Amino acid sequence: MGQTFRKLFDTFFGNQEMRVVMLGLDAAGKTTILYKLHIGEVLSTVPTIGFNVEKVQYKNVMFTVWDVGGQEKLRPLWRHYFNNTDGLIYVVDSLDRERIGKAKQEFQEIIKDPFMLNSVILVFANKQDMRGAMSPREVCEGLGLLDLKNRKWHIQGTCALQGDGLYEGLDWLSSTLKEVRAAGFSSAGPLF
Ligand code: G3D
Ligand code: MG
Repeated sequence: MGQTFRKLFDTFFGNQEMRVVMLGLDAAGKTTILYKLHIGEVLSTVPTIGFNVEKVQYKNVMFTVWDVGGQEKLRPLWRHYFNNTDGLIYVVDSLDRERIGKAKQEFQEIIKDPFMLNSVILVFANKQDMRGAMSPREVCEGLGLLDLKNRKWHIQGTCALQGDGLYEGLDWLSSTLKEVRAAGFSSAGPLF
């Protein structure tokens, strides 16, 4: 599995500097995904600013991960990590119907941040192995994805424990980022 991801990153992400931010409510499956990729050592830090940040770097691709949905006052501090983000991966616990509203609220706040306006959006509807899980379609509606204008997005059902769907999702992300870059858009200007 790890080898497959490394190959994907080698082929698609190439030598380009790439910053990917992976977010979601706690227990969505983000840490599980990070380890499942096997692309490098996961460094976990708790900066004085008060939230736990995990990072893993594979060559030029940097993944930065943290839980959202905590204290409101921390939100402005996220921006420090939003700067120059190429790809946002938003992970949803598809079993957690109770908190889909909260997941939506956080998601909408994140994507409307000026630093996030140019990032492409990959949503993982995780825990598809669980009985009673929302389908990717339901998660899509729950987050309000269909209402997004002028954004490139994709939703992928996943089971992070087994690794199912992760490759497909990242494949979409990497080829979409490649397209965006090939089209010559700078990260400073509007993309679409
Ligand atoms: P987070 O980093 O987003 O907070 P974690 O989430 O990766 O810590 O995962 C939270 C819990 O969900 C973990 O269980 C983890 O094993 C489980 N989990 C993650 N992905 C899946 C999945 O696709 N299917 C199922 N069934 N469980 C998943 P524990 O018990 O360790 O808290
Ligand atoms: Mg975690």
